[in-house]
Amino acid sequence: EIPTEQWAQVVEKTGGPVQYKKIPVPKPGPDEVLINIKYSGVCHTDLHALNGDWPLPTKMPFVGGHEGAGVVVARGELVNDIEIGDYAGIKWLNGSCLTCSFCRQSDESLCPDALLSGYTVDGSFQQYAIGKAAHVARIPKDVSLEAVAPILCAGLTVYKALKESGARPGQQVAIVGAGGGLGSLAIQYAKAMGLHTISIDGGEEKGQLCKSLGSEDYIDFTKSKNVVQDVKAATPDGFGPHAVLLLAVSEGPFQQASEYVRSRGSIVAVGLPAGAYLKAPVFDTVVRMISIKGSYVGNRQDTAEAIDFFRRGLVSSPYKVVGLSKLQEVFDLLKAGKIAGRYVVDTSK
Ligand code: 8ID
Ligand code: ZN
Repeated sequence: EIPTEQWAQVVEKTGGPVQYKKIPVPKPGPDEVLINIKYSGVCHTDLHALNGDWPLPTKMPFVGGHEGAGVVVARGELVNDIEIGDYAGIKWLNGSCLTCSFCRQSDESLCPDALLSGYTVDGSFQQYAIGKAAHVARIPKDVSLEAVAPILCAGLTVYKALKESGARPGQQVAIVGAGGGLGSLAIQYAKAMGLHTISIDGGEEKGQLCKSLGSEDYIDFTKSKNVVQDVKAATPDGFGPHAVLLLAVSEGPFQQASEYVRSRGSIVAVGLPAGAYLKAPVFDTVVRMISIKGSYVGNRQDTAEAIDFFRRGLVSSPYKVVGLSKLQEVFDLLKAGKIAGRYVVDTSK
């Protein structure tokens, strides 16, 4: 009972708008599964893809989306470790070669032949999506598919970034862009990992959200007279946080973080504002022993762990559900910076 046609949101030209239309249901190859996507989170990456923000071409036309949660409905002949009827998720890393020196050491996101969902292969803004069986997220049957969707990119990414930061239980982490999709989950993963959080974002709604998720401090960058001073003041000894997670979609914070990170602290770049550069004074970076690094999604084990935090009730994205047909409206809100938490689209509407 797999249909031959399905509803999808298709990007036909850079800048959009996305086109809600019927397209054929794809067939899985030998090492692939077909997932009946029930819900998909909408990540800011999907908006970057729509706008052609990055120095990496998308396929064209393409179906975006990479936080897709659903049910396996077909599998290729080589697939034997996932069953029809199992819950599974389409994440950003749709597939990788599994044999290069990066894949062999579980840095699958660094694979030069990585397939990217909703970017180089069609993603989860459709009712039926394909994923390489080795990479689709295994989702336990006892979780809500709409609630788990944002974990598949936002949750996974911030969980990995916190691990990459090297911050230890009891230490402070500043989360820049804390009221957005990634940020609202970063606050919760950090808390669950025993870290104190200093949230930075703009506006009262995001401030209330950050506090309600357990963040000890909120700094409103639209109101603060001195963000650097305020961040340092929020740490017990005034020396600044041990780690900074840069999740914002603007360049300013990427230039500013080295001014408030603690000596020997780490700055982890995650957000991907178009055309942006990281900048830090060499002198301070050296004599204060600052680490500056990037973090890019996570591997299959990180995925399983990130989902397990969710299953145990330690983290949950604050989300709103709308129909897939309303995707362009979600993009418009995202562009305006008006989304606190995440939007999840229901592919049946
Ligand atoms: O693997 C990765 N590295 C990865 C994975 C997933 C997403 C990277 N990303 C990237 C996305 O492509 C995007 O560039 O992370 C970025 C954040 O994605 P998101 O959380 O889905 O975006 P959002 O919900 O729009 O949240 C961004 C927040 O940043 C705030 C905004 O108010 C918003 O809440 N923000 C901005 I814009 N400027 C800020 C500033 N100067 C700021 N917060 C603090 N200070
Ligand atoms: Zn994403």
